[in-house]
Amino acid sequence: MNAAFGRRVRATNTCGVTKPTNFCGLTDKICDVCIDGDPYRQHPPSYLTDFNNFENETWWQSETMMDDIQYPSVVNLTLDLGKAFDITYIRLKFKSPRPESFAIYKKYSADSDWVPYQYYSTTGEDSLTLGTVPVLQHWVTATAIRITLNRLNTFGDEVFRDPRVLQSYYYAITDFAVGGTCKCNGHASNCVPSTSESGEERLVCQCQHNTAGADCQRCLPFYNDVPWRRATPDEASECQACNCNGYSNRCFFDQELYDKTGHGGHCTDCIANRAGVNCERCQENHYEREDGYCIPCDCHPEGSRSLQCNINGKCSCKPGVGGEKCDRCEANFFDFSSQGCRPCNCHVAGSLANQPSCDPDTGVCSCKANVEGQTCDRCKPGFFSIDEQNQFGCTPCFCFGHSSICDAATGYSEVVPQSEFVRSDEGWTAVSYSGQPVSHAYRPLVQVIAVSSPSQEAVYFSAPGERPRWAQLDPWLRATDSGLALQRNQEFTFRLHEHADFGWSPRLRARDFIALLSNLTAIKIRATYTPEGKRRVHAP
Ligand SMILES: [Ca+2]
Repeated sequence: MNAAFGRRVRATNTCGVTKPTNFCGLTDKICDVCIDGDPYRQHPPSYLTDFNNFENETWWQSETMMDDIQYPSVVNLTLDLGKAFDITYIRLKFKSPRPESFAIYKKYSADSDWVPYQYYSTTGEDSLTLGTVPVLQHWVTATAIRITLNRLNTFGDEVFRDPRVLQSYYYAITDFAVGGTCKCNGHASNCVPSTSESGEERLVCQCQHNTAGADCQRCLPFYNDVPWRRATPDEASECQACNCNGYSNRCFFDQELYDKTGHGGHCTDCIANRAGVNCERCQENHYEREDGYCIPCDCHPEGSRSLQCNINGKCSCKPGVGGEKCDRCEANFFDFSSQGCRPCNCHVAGSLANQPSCDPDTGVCSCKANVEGQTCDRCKPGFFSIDEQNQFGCTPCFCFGHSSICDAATGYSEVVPQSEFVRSDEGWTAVSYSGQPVSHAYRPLVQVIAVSSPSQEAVYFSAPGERPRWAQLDPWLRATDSGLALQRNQEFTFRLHEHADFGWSPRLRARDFIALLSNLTAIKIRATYTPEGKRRVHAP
């Protein structure tokens, strides 16, 4: 096929373009004028590749020797084939005498340099066939052909500078044909007409094997997992799709990656906050949730050591900073800054509910009712003995109205009576409501003490030990009735305090309550409302 047919040829010189060109026949001396744009007098480059009608031949023509087109000036005719062809022949049909010297150059790819193909410097026939010459593959492959017309063929009579003689020397070519077969690198069996981006009709390969391009010279987009290769009779050398795990449809071929892994597909523009050559992991500063979604860490830039969180989305916080995102001070810390948070140093015993916590801006600790100070480290005036066990923190001073200021005295201790009844009654006794001793029994086998109420009067166990100043009782009591054990351990905690929260009845004013405690002689616990019957207290 003629790959040049209908294709545009660029000529560096054409008659009648800059001005009308007068020219004359070499032998008959009949003169005419060439005017570009005049349908009857023009000889544009498009006449080189139009349909060659032998009845009415059209031709391209240059200016004449009058216009100094002779050596060292040259005229180039450039034919861009639009894609690669395997060239079998190039044929030029001259209307003028064949030049004394001309050359053919070619490009074997769109971005290669011009390389010489053939030189001609002999006179002879007006047409020429190059034939099929078995040379290197890319040698006969061409994407563009250039004819360089170097030197006109004259009879030597131009030396007299006779205008009619000079006007009879010019280049004129009727037809420029290029025999070629569509070259598709083995990835197509035929070529089809196609319109290029510039709107030009041309032949392109009908590519297979996931290849693309006019010559199937590259892989289709997203088929870059292996390098493009020319197909051979033994191997299709298909282009392979990239593996982007469904998170991208774009990739490029990465030679380094291919050398390392055998897969060169390097994905780009991963969606869903993904990254990695296969979009296989989450972007920086994201983590993969259990459902596979990549979620931004959103670590606070000031409070976090790093913007990258762990696999659970937890950020790594600076000292004193807390929260999943490290966006606030931890309890007992304040003054959030890029340095972290500073400790408030709230005292445990003075802090509300013994949970040290402070205002995150001022660092002022939240104190119990009777406690004060930036760090809740001291009792309010009129209170003493800061104590973790005391929900108000400090105890009001009680000096029978003689002073409102006091301090903790030494020589007092906490006593926690505990009875196991392993070997004896351990000093426990029993008394009646009126204070009369009542006999009790110790049962070593079951390790209990027991008492019977002889009358309607209530009977109480009496614990050993000294009279408490104020007491907290944590007895384990287990009641049995007529030998039928309830078999349920119950723990009772009572605090003797005037505050309404403790529900003592009748309610007393603080002063009265303290006065009462200061004169405490006994604490009686009634474990049943039934005055008669047997009751036992024993260790668990
Ligand atoms: Ca023609």
